[in-house]
Amino acid sequence: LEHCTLIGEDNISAKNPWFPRHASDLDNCNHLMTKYEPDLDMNHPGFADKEYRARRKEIAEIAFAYKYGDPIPYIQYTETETKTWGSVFNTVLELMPKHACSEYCRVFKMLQEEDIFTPDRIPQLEEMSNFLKRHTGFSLRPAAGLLTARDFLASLAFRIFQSTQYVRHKNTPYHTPEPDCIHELLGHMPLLADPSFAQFSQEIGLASLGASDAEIEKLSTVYWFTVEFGLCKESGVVKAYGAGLLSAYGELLHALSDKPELRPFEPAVTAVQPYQDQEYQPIYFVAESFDDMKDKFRRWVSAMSRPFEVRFNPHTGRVEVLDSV
Ligand code: TIH
Ligand code: FE2
Repeated sequence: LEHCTLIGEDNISAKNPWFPRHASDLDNCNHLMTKYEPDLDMNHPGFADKEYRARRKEIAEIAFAYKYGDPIPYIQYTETETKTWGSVFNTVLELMPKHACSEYCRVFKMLQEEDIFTPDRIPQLEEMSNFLKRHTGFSLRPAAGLLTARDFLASLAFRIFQSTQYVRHKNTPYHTPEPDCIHELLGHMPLLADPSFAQFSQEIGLASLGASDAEIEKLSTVYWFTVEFGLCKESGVVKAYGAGLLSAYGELLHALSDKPELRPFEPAVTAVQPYQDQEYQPIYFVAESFDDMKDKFRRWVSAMSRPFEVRFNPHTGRVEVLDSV
């Protein structure tokens, strides 16, 4: 690294796209995918529910108006929304001791002790963001829905997680194909408060900055099979750490049954495995441990073709770009 020179904003080569250099640049990284929207997708459980669609719109407006530095607006969740949260929460509580990894269980307990996790109230993103800041320096910003992989991964480089704030439709509490705040809160938040896992998340983000479209596709596939649907071993027993498993009772039981195929996590292989985002996964990847997963990931990422290196400077909150030629 000593032989590298710092390069400026305009020196990025034409084939590597623009990317955010500071968390405030994420105000431009909120492009939505148009998948699974209740307004557009006839199969969405909320498609025929006018009230639900209006509610989604109301909450999406908050994310569209949000700017870096704003506190995350408070949402007065309805009784129906809170009931949905409560049923998912109680299933997680029941399955967690047997099926969730120890890091997840450890933070979950802290969240209960702080009264942030209770079955009768949906935690606010702002209080969760403050909790994360204290543990790993991660923070949240509201997202209106499913973001493009490039925008979503870029935020992780700054230890920022773009989180939805609306609640899934009441008819599908135990599995939904799109993210919602129950998934973000119950699935993602505990591990984002774990130092080792937070580091892994940020490294995926850093690897994505300025990457080609093909590399973004690979990184988001690795993200999918780890952060979203990862399994890991704990004293020889397979446990869940993926957020999409811990927020969906149905899929968690499926993942740990004898139905799906389990393969060892191997970044080069995992990165090109086509995945399922409508239904339960037919294939999951199992990590030996978080440390082993990070080692393998680092080795794989270092072989990526990007002609520069990036590092996050925690003192300035900026990503620095090092020209490696
Ligand atoms: N399927 C998850 C759930 O029902 O909680 C949500 C998602 C995980 C990954 C993408 S959407
Ligand atoms: Fe997720």
